[in-house]
Amino acid sequence: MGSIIKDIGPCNYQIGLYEGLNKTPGDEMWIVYSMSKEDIWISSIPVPLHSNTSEYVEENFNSIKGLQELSNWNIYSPKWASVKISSNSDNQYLEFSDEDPYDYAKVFKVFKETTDKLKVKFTLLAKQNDHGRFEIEIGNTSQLNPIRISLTEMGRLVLSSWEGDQDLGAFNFDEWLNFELDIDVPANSFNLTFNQKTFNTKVFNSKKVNFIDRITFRTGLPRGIFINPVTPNTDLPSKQKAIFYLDNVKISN
Ligand SMILES: [Ca+2]
Ligand SMILES: [Ca+2]
Repeated sequence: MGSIIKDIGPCNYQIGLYEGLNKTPGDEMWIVYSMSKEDIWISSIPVPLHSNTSEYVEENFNSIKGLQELSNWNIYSPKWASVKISSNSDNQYLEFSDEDPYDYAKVFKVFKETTDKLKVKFTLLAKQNDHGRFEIEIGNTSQLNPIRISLTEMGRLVLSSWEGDQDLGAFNFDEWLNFELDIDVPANSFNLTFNQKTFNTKVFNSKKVNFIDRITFRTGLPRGIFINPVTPNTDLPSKQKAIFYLDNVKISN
């Protein structure tokens, strides 16, 4: 491939630093690669590899000393769109910051595969409401976003469902926002409660979904080969950084 062909993703020049190699820290497997044929990235992957779990999620991040303790969370943290543990007074939470015009900070968590009822709760704080985007998606490996909630660049809360995108109103910045979802997988439907207000039942934004086992938190739209492709000349940090805090993630049935 020529250097002008910047295929998105970690598909280029992979080199594995294998488990047991005595110069790598811990027991993880480390992989080094070129991301989108640009920067050199490194991934730490817990071994043995597993793609599912029998556990739900209850995490308030308060006792976490560093991201490495979140070894069962999938963390995507580019240089200009990072994920870290932050705190104020006696509370800790995940901080997503984003000043990358072509990339995002992303965390996803796989939980117990659920085919019946599911409750999802989390709190989110946006440090601004005039730039930056945050998306929450709930789905599975092949159907990533039957449920998607977006905090948009215009300060609006938008819910995507089978009927399309619905603007639920403005959200306040610099205060914790409460999200609760009651999901009925067999009915392919869900209810969102936002700051104690429950909206009408919605049908998934996807064809028949048989199970749900993952949630994604991301500071931007999904990327793909033709979605937000990188223009090398303009690939410079954004003028304004967007910051979001995530806390109190609880997923149960
Ligand atoms: Ca916390
Ligand atoms: Ca970005």
